[in-house]
Amino acid sequence: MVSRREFLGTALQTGALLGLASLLPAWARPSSAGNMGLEALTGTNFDLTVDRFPVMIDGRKGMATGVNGHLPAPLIRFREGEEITLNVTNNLDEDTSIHWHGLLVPFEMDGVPGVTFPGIRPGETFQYRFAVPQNGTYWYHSHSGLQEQLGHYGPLLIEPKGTDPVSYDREYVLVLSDWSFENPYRIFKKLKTMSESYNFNHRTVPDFLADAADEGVGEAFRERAMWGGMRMSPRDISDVTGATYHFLINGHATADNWNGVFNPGERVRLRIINASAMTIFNVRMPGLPMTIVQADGLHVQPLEVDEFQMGVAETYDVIIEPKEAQAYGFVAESIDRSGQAVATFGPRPGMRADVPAMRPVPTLNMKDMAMDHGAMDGMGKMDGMDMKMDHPSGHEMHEDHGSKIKRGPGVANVVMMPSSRLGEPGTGLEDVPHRVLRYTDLRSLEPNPDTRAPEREIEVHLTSNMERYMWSFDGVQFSQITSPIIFHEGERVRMTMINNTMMNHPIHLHGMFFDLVNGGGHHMPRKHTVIVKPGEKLSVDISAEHIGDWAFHCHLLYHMFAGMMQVVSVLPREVNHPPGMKHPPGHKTSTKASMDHHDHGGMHE
Ligand SMILES: [Cu+2]
Repeated sequence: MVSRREFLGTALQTGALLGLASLLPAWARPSSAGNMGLEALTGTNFDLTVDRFPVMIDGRKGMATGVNGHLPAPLIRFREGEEITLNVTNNLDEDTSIHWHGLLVPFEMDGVPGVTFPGIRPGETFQYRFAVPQNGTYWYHSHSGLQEQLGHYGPLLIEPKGTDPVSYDREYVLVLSDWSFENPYRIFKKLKTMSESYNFNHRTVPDFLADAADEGVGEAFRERAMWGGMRMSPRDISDVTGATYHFLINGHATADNWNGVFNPGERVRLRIINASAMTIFNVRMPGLPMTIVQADGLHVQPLEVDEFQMGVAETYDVIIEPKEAQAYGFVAESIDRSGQAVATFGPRPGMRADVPAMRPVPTLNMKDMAMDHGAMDGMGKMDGMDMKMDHPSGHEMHEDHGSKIKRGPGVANVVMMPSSRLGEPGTGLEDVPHRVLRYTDLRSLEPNPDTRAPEREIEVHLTSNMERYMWSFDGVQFSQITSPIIFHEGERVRMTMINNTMMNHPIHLHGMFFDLVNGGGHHMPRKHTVIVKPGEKLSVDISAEHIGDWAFHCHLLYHMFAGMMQVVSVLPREVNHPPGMKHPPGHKTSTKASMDHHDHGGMHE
């Protein structure tokens, strides 16, 4: 048996690179065979260090914070059910942490400072130990401060214990991310001072004239008046944009041309992870359909699409079957189209695919504000939008809609007509001339493990005052929360989220999966992260199996940092803790308890 290094040396010398390299798993292939930028670690014992180190991004030198000196952090690979140990040493002069995104670990191993553990102090080594009852594509990242923006994220693959229902000839991991040379705390400060600091896409006079030519002056004025009345811009699609971001695939910008090789006719599995801090991506491969086989680590019924919108923290595994010996572009375009990252897949290393021109900047419509023109006409009212949207300065006509949310300093808008938007393809993809993923299309491959109807429903409002860059759940920022959201062990809860903001939010719950209520019967897709569109009302069912305190937050980093975060506490059945943030010591769980799905008897206390 030769070591990887010796093997690669030999392979390079004999020139048999492509033939031999295809026998290796993708992560072990040299960069000339299409594996630029991802270091890999396998086994059951992992030593990770968190450091500051120099990186080259888009041809410019910067300083990253990350794991083992790599951006992205190394690919961690182990097998379903294995007991693994990860020793994480903090070489920074500030606290750090690692959260295993989507992994069903005991809550003390979940890695969220202040929620599941104190964090890892400078100079300290924290040992994570767990075994997980799952396989698939996941990732890991810091949950401390804004470190994630600086490079502290990496891919994590869990091999199935049995046979993989997905067959493929080779695979690649594609980690999408966003990098800024600006300090993330400076970015946050700028957003706080002026939430539109990075938005250069506002509509201009020429835009207005173009609209007037298309729609007539009256209509163009009317729409302007609506948006103006709401003090909103239909171009508030991303807070942080290509104005400061370099969009990356496996740490490489378009100019670096990350490339992967294939032999025509092969089935190639792409494990795509959106590890960015703030960027929702549109993913497509012009000329090549993609068959989605996994969403958020769990298998789905194969679904062929040409493009999909990917929220921060979501993962999709797709199969591509390139038949022609030509270069194909893999395009990750930011949702606001302020930038993109393009990689190349081709039969020979070093090929470069055409970089498509950026498509026009999308413009939000009235549905994004849960409003529609028809209803407006019925009211015959144009002067401002108080008919549908509540403003702090507005009158009190909407307090009786059954909503528990009231306007206030942190809640600029209460959406009046939230609707299901699961059947829509995502902001800006409404009119593209090809097949786009809709959440209603996803079906889990395996029947859902829990098909009980929910016993109760809770409503969570996504709220903001964008002008002050305040983000929250139910109008309460994380720093001001007095009690967690309580689940009881074993119960089935429906969580209905209502987005009172005009932005898409990828919402993530730790420790449990969301069963997305999308009409899928007993094959609902199970996800760890779900995009909730502007003005949308969306429901997920959750089986509260794993006792502990679990973070629940928007995965847009600066939204979470600004307060769009809560804690879900799953309490043991028999114990009736009064609601309050101080209860966790009362219910200790063990690795075993958290791994057994239906038997927690006697494991607590
Ligand atoms: Cu958000």
